[in-house]
Amino acid sequence: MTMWNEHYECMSREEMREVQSQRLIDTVDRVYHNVPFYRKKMQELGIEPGDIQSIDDIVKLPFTTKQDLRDNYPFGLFAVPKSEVVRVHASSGTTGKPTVVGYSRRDVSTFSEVVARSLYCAGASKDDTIQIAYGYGLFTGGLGLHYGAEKIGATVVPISGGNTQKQIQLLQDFDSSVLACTPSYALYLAESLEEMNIPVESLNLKVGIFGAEPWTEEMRKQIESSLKIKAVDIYGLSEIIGPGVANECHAQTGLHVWEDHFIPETINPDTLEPVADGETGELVFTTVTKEALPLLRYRTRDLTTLDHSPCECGRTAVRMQKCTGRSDDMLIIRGVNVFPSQIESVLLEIGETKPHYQLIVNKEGTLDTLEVWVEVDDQYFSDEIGKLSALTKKIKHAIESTLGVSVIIKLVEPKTIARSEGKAVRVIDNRKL
Ligand code: DLL
Repeated sequence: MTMWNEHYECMSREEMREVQSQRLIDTVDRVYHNVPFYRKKMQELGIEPGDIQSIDDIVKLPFTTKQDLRDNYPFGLFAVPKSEVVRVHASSGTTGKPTVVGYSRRDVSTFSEVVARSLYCAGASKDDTIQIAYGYGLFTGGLGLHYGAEKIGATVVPISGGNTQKQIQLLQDFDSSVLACTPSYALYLAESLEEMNIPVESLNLKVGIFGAEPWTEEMRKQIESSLKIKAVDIYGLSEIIGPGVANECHAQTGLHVWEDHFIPETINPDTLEPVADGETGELVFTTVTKEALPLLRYRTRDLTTLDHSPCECGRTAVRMQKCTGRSDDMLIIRGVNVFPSQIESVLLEIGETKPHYQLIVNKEGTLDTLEVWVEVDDQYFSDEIGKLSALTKKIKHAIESTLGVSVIIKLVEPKTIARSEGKAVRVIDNRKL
């Protein structure tokens, strides 16, 4: 198996610690001097850059959360002047405002580097035609994969998300050998091929690079058998860089984290204490090469375990297990991050409904659907029907433009939604994970 960057991917643990320590020291020094937010946080903890002498000192550093990015919206945590920022991306925040991330020219190059490693790790090379069906735009998926795929010299088909007929046509006509999209969309494509009576054997697909949402081993089996490909997992998040923070190799026994750029830790989300290899914890990353938006101990909210043992592929880069859960209430609907609180704020802003609502997530065939049930006054049901449908439309439009994902609105009579004695049950997720 060829590797994109054998030097870093196969480094001894001691060498890696050296690289990480040096880069961590530099990063801490840089954020202390360039990001008032971090200087203040470090001062509150009574630490100075000089206190960080090796990777062992990482536990002394403050955590960063999505809320911190939100409080400093849009560019407050940037460590370089705006003139050095060559690109921004954004992802959903917990309420109306997105989380904004920025990249210097070198960050864009780092992003391509880690995606290049990920693509090689998945078995792709310059001989492949990579159909990128992640969304292009503010979402990091499309452009992130794109630059990495160009870097390895593959033929890139930048089709972006959706448009299933066209996806299938290009799979056929361009002989795409690698498909990059969310796992749920891959299943949807498989189903559409079957409906159209197109045998998968007539396609040239061999590998799928799937991520941006949780998926299980069962789903992997289903995708692999229906598309007759090898399906590998790609993980990432905008705050850290985008896709390509970690990727599975052919062994499919966990995702190699590109830890010379992003130092992972797993912590107990309640006590914030580190947990041992093999124990489930919340994944935390410190970026040690990012220029525009370096983050110290960013709490991803994703739950996983780490494994530092060597892998049969020869890489020494630490592996994280597939992420299947989160320590917060974020939902991923067709690849789009959705927080219940975003929907709540829209409803409160409109102000024509009762404060009782519930989100119901289902899988229809292979696609996620999101229903928003909201209670309204009895009077809506006795009045002419127009009023009810006008309010439905208004809410639908407002929620869809906030979330960027389609929703089904069900206005229901008072007391329809079960009351709870403790925490309100805001989400019923019927998808099996
Ligand atoms: O989803 C980046 C990405 C694009 C990853 C394309 C892979 C492929 P965000 O929109 O910021 O970035 O969402 C990040 O998505 O914290 C996880 O909860 C979830 N996530 C991403 N990849 C996986 C995966 C992109 N392979 C959030 N398995 C993360 C499980 C994933 N969850």
